[in-house]
Amino acid sequence: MPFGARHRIVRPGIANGLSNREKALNGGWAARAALIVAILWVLIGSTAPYGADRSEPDIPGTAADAVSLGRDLDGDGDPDEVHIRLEVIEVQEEVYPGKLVTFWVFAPAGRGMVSPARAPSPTIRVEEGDRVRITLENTHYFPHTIHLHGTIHPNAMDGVPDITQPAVKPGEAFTYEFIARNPGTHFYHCHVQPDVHVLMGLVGMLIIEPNRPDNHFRHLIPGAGRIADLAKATMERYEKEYSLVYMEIDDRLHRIPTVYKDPREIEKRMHRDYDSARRKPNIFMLNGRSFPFTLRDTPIEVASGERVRLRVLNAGARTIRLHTHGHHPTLTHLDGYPVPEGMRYTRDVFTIGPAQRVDLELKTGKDEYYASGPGVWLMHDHTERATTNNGISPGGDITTIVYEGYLGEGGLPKVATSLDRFFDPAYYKGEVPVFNPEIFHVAREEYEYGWEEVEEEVGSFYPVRDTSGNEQPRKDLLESHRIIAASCKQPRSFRRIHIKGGSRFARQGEVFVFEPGVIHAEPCETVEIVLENTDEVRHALMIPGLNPMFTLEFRGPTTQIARFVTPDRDVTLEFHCHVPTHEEMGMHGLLIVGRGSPPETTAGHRLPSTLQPTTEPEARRLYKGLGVVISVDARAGRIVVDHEEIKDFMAPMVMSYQVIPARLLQAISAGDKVRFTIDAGQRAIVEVEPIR
Ligand SMILES: [Cu+2]
Repeated sequence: MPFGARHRIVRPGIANGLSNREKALNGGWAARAALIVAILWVLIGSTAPYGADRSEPDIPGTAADAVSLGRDLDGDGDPDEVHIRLEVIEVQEEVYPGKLVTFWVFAPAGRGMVSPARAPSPTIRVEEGDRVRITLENTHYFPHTIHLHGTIHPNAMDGVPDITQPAVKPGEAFTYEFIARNPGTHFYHCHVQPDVHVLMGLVGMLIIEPNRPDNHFRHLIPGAGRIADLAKATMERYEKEYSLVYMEIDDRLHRIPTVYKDPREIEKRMHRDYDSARRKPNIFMLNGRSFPFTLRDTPIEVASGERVRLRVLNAGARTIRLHTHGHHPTLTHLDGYPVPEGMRYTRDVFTIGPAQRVDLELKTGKDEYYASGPGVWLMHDHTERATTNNGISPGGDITTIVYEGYLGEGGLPKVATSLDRFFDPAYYKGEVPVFNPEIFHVAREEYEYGWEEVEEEVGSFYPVRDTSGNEQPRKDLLESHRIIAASCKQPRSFRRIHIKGGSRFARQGEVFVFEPGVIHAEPCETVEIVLENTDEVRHALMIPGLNPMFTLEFRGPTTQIARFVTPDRDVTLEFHCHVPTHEEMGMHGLLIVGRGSPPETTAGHRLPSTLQPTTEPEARRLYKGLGVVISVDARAGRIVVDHEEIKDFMAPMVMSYQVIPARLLQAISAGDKVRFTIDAGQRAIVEVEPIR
């Protein structure tokens, strides 16, 4: 395909396929079919056309073609054509206990309800000599590009808006194409309004691995972190490898797209009102998390006598000073290029400016020169404020070098006392004394009383922590997908409805829409939806309140057809696109069955349902579910479950759930049939056990 070619992709919606739950519950034929497919790929893989053959081991929520591998051009046993498809997703993350932050990230092309998006954008790995294509499918409501920083590429592929290309508009796609020439640690980021877009999270590490025979490795690592499958050249010298992306953010910028709804207002406030020259970073992150979550998310796990490769990217806008307690690593590469042997230095603090990359060789053990011995050793940016969460210590980008045998329950290091109080959101709200109240011979409850007040405006002569507007509403997929009505069993009539979806039908202040936005049907009627996508990106029409749930999902310009049956009563059901932010940016509508619901119950439909306030008479109400675990994400404390109907709560679907406490995850793994309990108050699974 020529440079910049647009890709037409048709994928069946989940309404058409057999779900994983059905596969697992109905026996093993599907697994055998998958094995046959895998064998076929081994047989024909090397001659299959570029971009349409093998794909990577599954990242939950990604489309099958998020990474496609093509021909082996140099005949050395590994593919040399790589096509990666990325979307732009707005994602809300809990970066430290109780702190929700909205990011924009590049994410592997997705499918379904479970997004693989997380901050930072995934670490991309390709091999020297590879013909690389990276397609940006702009699912976001603002224009974006991808600038490849450090790679050798043609000018037209430089990703700078206005200078080398027009910015990629919402609903459009653009393919960046280059041959990977220079092995090393590079990076990629959006170059549209970079003072805002980079720091919103549109940044990730890009590694070019030296060319070696039979060099097989995963091409995308969501959230960076441990690189579990070393490439051949790394294996020649190292036992372990980490991708470490440091970034600091000013939370006030990230709050704008959460608070404001109209894309025009978001543009004005982020790009014209917000003064990026006066930004005030207050959250400091390693791989998208701050302490204490960093301990669980990116522990530097080592054993004695190892060489560990640390690839470090400073994706932020200030210089960091990375300090490794107990260890003196050696600098081997700067900005992807090797440092000549005689110029390599060994030290314990490394200064890394914005956009710079350093590769460090960490030697472990007890040689008493490079390493002081086993244990749990801190590793952090030594600019002291980087070890705080909005001004409260300990926080920020602290993680630990954890030796074998020192990793304890819940994936946390075994430490001298307890880390429990740092996992309490109250600690970072400033509500918990940082020292044990016993030191002052007082109970916690009486701590704030009884001291003699000083008659001064004490607060005025030092900067006081700004906690104003610190909270943001948690986006709630669970509440907005609860069952409202069930399909009727024996439909009495039939109708066909044509709907178009895309950015070109949007009205003032919208970005994406369905046209028409209001559709009518009779009670107990089979409705055939003929849906035409006019955009080059993914959309999905979902009727979340209908049981069984109706979803029609597709990528690129194409037409899809699927049917559902209306309930046997007058009711109004909302439909929306479940690609993140599409609903809020106009892609929602109403299905009016018969005369519809009485007006007072439909009033809420005026708001996008993911943003509706939750009325919670059931502050703690438990729902029992049954399903198959698709994946366990210990780093995030979440699982993806393909579950049966959860009575009075949710239709059968594949859904991602927070698990509280996270240590419950230890008992389960992907493929397990599980029984679980959802606490509607906490919006989380609070009990889960495998059915053996
Ligand atoms: Cu959409």
